Order: sequence, then C-alpha cells, then structure tokens
Amino acid sequence: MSSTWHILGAGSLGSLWACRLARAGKAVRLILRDEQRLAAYQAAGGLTLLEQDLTSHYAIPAETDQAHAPIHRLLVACKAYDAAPAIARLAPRLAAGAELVLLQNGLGSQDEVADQVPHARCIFASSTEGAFREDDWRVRFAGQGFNWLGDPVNPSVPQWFDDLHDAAIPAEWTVDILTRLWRKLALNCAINPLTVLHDCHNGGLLAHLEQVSTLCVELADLLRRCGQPEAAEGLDEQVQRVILATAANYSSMYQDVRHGRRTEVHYLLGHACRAAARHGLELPHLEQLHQRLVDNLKARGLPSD
Ligand code: NAD
Ligand code: KPL
Repeated sequence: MSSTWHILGAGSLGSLWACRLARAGKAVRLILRDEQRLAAYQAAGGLTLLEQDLTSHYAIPAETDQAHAPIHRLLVACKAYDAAPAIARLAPRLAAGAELVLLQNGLGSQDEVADQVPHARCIFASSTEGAFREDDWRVRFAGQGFNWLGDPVNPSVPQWFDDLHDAAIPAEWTVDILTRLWRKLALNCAINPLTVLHDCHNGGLLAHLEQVSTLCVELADLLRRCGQPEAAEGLDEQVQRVILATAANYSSMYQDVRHGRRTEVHYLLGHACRAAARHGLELPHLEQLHQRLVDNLKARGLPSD
C-alpha cells in the first residue's frame, strides 16, 4: 500500500499539515480544485509556511482530482460543506482499503462523506490548532493546539499514525472521538453564533454570560440525550474558561461572516437543532438562536445552510 499522503484542499489546515509532513520527509501530494488552481499553484512554486519568525517553502507536488493514480491515504482538509461533494468526485480513485482523515469541524459532514465511500475507512479528527491564509499558498501557523483522531467503528490505531509524531503534529488516537467532536460542537454553539449576533470578540460575551449559561443548559441536555453524558459535564464552566482564555480573539464564525465567507453553521448549530428534533427534545433558546443566526446570515446575503 502506498504511503503517500494525498491532501485535499490547500487552505489553512491542509497547507499546515502538508508542510509539516513534507518537512519530515513524508511523500505528500496536494489535490487542488481545478486546472486553473493547479496552474496558479505551479506558478507560485509551492507552499509557504510562516511560524513566528520562521518562513519556510515546500515545493510539494500537486494535481487535480482528475489525475489517475490511486489514493490510499487522504487527508480531507476542506470546509465541512465541501467535503461530501469533493469525495464523490474522488471516489473512483480510492484504492481498496483506502483511509480518509476528516479534519472538518462540527458533525454531520463525516457521515455524509462515509456514505459516499462505504468501503473506505473514515477517521474523524478534532483539531484545536489554528492557521490562516495570509495569501494564496501562504499560510500562517497562528495557534498551537492539539489533534485527536479516532474511528467510531474501529478502535485500531492506523499503521501510519507515527508519521504524525515524526512530523511534529501533536496528535493522539482516541476511542472517544465522537465525545470530543460533540464537546467542541457544543462549545462552538455556545460561543460562535453569539459573537456574530452581538458583533463582538469572544470576550464581549462576558457581558452576556446569562445568555451563554442558558444555552449551555440546553446544550448539555442535548449531549446527554445523544448519548454523550461526558461531553455534557461542566460545559458551562468550560465555555466560560474558553471565553476568558480567548477573550481578545474573534470566533471562526465571526471571521467567516466578517470576510463574507460561507459559515459551517449547518454542521454546528444546525446539526445540534436537527439532533434535538430527531430526539423530540425541545430546546427553545437554541432554536431561537439558530433562527436569529439564519436571519442574520440571510440579511448579509450569506448562505444560511
Ligand atoms: P480553508 O477554507 O482555509 O481551506 C479549505 C480549502 O479547501 C480551500 O483552499 C478550498 O479551495 C479547498 N477545497 C474546497 N473544495 C475542494 C475540492 N473539491 N478540491 C480541492 N480543494 C477544495 O479552510 P480551513 O480553515 O483549512 O478549514 C478546514 C476545516 O478545518 C474546516 O472544517 C474548519 O472548521 C476546520 N478547522 C480549521 C482550523 C483553522 O485554524 N483553520 C482549526 C480547526 C478546525
Ligand atoms: O473554536 C473556536 C472557534 O472560534 O471556532 C473557539 C475559539 C473555541 C470559540 O468557539
């Protein structure tokens, strides 16, 4: 089986992973959206990674999804709403026993991907690392963090897992990946939409802690109903700690809205509200928050799904 890391999406996280794996001498190939993006990438000559004062350049080979070589290992590093359509196009290239690592935030996109490729192994990841694009093909590693990886249906650690340690990508294999993803989703639901609606950085929510706590009570109910009691424990306290620790930062959803980009609301608050409805659970504040956010996004001309 080939040991090449194919990486779909040379955006913020995809580039961060690609550069670190390439630096460690691993075989990496980028999969770009189309011929036009490929030509632009080739003209740039590779990816540039900025880490504090260090700037490094990596001439990583790239292709489009129309190339022919089979893919054995694929890091899916696009946004949640792009993941399933991207994988549908790549499915014919996936080798028997192919493994996919899904970096998407939130929940729902992982199952959409798995439905496209029932014979591939889908490994879910939850990342607290931070990166952003300063320009095309130029990515800044902005926040140290951690990556948890796991497979909800198969606890065995993949053979390539040590590649991550070799590449200094902080990561741990966990059998509780769904708990991690649910907890992060709940944190994001309690913080991100309110920062958009109140037009503030995370610290601005210190003036709205009652509203945050009300949401945390409903989110904890939802987590318990979804079979995630551990993710529900101490949620309100952790949300308040995160608000304090990231007080000066703008949430990822706030930044998406600010830059006129589509948000991942469908896989965050949208997913939470759909899960509540499936369980017949009434969560009026969460529902109202979702509706207000959808209205706000529509008023800005942004997709609300
Ligand atoms: P991004 O928008 O910077 O990068 C996504 C890239 O995927 C873009 O370059 C886009 O052109 C590309 N893409 C989309 N469809 C494609 C296709 N069919 N073929 C090839 N390329 C395609 O996004 P990001 O910030 O790297 O986020 C990726 C995921 O990681 C999101 O779910 C996000 O929530 C999550 N995440 C990001 C960070 C971060 O710091 N950036 C941190 C934690 C989690
Ligand atoms: O993950 C986050 C985000 O902005 O997406 C934090 C900082 C935790 C806020 O929800």
